[in-house]
Amino acid sequence: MQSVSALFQIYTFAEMSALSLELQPNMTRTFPDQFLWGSATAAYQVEGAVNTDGRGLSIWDQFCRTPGKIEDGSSGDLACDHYHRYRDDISLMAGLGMRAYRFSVCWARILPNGVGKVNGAGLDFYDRLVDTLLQHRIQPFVTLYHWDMPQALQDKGGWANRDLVSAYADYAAVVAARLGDRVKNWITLNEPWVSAFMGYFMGVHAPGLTDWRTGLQVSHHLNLAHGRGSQAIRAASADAKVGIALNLSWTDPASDSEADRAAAWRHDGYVNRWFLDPLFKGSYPVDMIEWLGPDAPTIAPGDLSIIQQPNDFLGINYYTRSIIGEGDDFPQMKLRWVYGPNDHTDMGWEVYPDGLYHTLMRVTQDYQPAAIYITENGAAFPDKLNGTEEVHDEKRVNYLRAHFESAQRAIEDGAPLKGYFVWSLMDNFEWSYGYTKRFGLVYVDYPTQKRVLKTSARFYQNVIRHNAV
Ligand code: IFM
Repeated sequence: MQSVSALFQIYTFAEMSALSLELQPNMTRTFPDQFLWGSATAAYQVEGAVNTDGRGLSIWDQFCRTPGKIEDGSSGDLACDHYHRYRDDISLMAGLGMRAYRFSVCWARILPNGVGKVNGAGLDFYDRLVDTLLQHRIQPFVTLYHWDMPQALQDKGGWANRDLVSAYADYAAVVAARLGDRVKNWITLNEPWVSAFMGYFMGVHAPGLTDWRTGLQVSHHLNLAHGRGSQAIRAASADAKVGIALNLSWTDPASDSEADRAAAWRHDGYVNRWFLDPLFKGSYPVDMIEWLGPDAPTIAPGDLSIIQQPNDFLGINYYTRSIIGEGDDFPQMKLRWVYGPNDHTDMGWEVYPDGLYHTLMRVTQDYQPAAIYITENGAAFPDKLNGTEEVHDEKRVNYLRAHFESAQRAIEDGAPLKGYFVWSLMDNFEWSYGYTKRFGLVYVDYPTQKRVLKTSARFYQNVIRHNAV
């Protein structure tokens, strides 16, 4: 194992802690005491070690091997090698002052075939990870499903097969039983909209299917899995706090016309309300069910009351807004996307921090969650490693500052926001974009696996230290 100082090109842990960062006069927005600052990653994006300690094959291993699916032809085989370097990565988080880490568990490490025999070595890894976090006084937030379904279950239809809901609940029970004495915060699913529609309808994520009705049915099974998973976690760990991470997009109409305003509402139905309503209100939005007609998913009696479990918190992943008009970019919903007027990140996503404020306020008013965490927020920019200097990423600093300000404004206005996880701790495998997009606070030099602090990491350290922006 490399020493920590060997890993950081610019700052060692001690140097990082010694940085004298002052409360700047312009740091006027203060967060509540105990506000939880952290960062997030996901198993397939950072762990690597895909053939280690009995891990089974996942749909992303398979998808990456399909020619043309990943922009740079890469895979998560090595990624950030977090599986072996997690201790150093945790030291890095601690040096930056982070108090929470959101990571995901790879289902195929725990149950290589998705069901049946539990792989003890897989559980041991997450045990070590959790223990090391706690030694550094960093709270683990565990996501149970961040898209890496065991391939053995995909071979049975994946989320299109309703039986998977029970398989998922069994898996959740196994992990909660093992880690629940130390892990108190659980996220059942990450971004079910992405799993369902990018994976089963648009074909750009694993498993790469392209069927609208299947995507819709999958979305219902995922909602159901959230409900069953919540029950399983609570049964295994009485004091567990359970929530879900939804990618919510603030939607503005492209114009004031009635058609565009109706289209924006449909988009809101498809991306936001399709998940929020069943979770918090126990029903799917009526306008969506009417619009979908025969394409609407099959919903068995009792499903909706299973989905509507009490949520201890809502996780919101916020990156950008959508500007929507009526049109044929997306014929099934008759929607058209409009390119926003502000700056855009390397993902082509408009920088729109007000959308975070509006999203927090809307969710607070319409759904009254007990607590909210920003479970992801961040930006990709084409960062460059320049010799021995730190990686300068002023655009990310500006992006984060503006979004922190929006969050603080929402807290002042009554949103029950309790914490913030920047996406991501470090650059990692960005799904179909491979390694071409960099979201990290920390730069990863993939050939050497060296971690190099970006300016945004030092900025974040300063925000955390002063609990203010
Ligand atoms: O990298 C992803 C993450 O896995 C889920 N939310 C969005 C991020 C950026 O695309």
